[in-house]
Amino acid sequence: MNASTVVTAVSDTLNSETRHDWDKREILDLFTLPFMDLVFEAQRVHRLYHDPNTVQLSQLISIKTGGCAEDCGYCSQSAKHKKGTGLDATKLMEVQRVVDAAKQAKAGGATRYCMGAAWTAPKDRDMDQLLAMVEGVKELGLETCMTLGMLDDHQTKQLATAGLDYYNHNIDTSEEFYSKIISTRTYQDRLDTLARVRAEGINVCSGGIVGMGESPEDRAGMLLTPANLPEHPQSVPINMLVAVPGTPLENVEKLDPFEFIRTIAVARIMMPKSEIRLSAGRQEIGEEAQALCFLAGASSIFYGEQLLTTPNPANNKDMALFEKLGLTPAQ
Ligand code: SAM
Ligand code: DTB
Ligand code: SF4
Repeated sequence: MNASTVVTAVSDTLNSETRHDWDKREILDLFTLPFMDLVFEAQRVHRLYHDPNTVQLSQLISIKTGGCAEDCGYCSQSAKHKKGTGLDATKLMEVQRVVDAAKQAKAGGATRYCMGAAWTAPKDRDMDQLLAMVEGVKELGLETCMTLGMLDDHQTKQLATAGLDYYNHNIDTSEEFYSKIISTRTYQDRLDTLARVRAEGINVCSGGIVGMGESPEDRAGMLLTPANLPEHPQSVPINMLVAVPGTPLENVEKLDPFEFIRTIAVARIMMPKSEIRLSAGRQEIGEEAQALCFLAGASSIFYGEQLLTTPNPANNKDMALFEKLGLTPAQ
């Protein structure tokens, strides 16, 4: 397929319902479009369903840090990395501390609060505390999101009943590359948790990471999985690896930021109605690359000076960038 055929294919998708039948060849053709054509098409799709000058702000908190039994090669919080990342493990945070921090996030302008725990899966004995967090944060008028690892049927029902709005569980990368990064749980385990979440009517947040030494085919595969689910995830976070010292990926070759921007553009074209979140890595790629991510269809960011364990741009820096670009935070 040449560039103009691909552009026609994109135009066709504009006129149809969202697609769930992508194949890898088509996705790779989108990735290899001339950069200007790709970003232009992505922005055209973006404007169909999103206000191009508005960006949604989600804020993260780590409610239980470190000591995780999983071995995700990118993660500062795994207890399996031999060198160690120097992170102190903590217990599950008290509900009031989480609600107080959420209040501050709301005052700073965030509309969604994402609570993350370094677990393989939550323990049943922790559920009451987690449900109280959902209820307390919701009462502030914030959307709630949690990322706690794998869920069973009962836990998913409990979270749905408490009113959890979103559950984040990333597929992280392509099915083919996955085993190079994680050995302690399978790709299918992740898809099973996503299916449970969807079945309970909780909005799905699922995306991945680029810059882990994967191939262009793997980046295409990382988008193929969520785009071909029965329903597109309502949120798709696209992370650029934050290379944390002491993790197996600490010295992986840096990915050209243009490939990150292309990944956002292709995600926008494939999942036109979803929130595409410009996630980890904003600090590293700089303001101009972030502006291109917004042009490529990113509709959301993680806001606040800390992600889970690594730094993120300070609020005033982000607001200065928004000012320069004429962007407004979503209300
Ligand atoms: N423990 C839970 C789990 O893995 O399902 C939830 C928290 S986990 C830290 C959430 C996601 O953050 C990961 O799936 C991964 O996509 C992303 N992430 C973690 N560390 C990262 C890093 N160093 N750079 C970029 N993204 C990262
Ligand atoms: C997601 O896709 N990215 C966020 C959130 N979901 C939980 C986490 C990014 C973590 C970056 C590394 C850290 O701060 O530990
Ligand atoms: Fe644990 Fe989540 Fe980190 Fe994997 S990504 S090691 S599951 S905290």
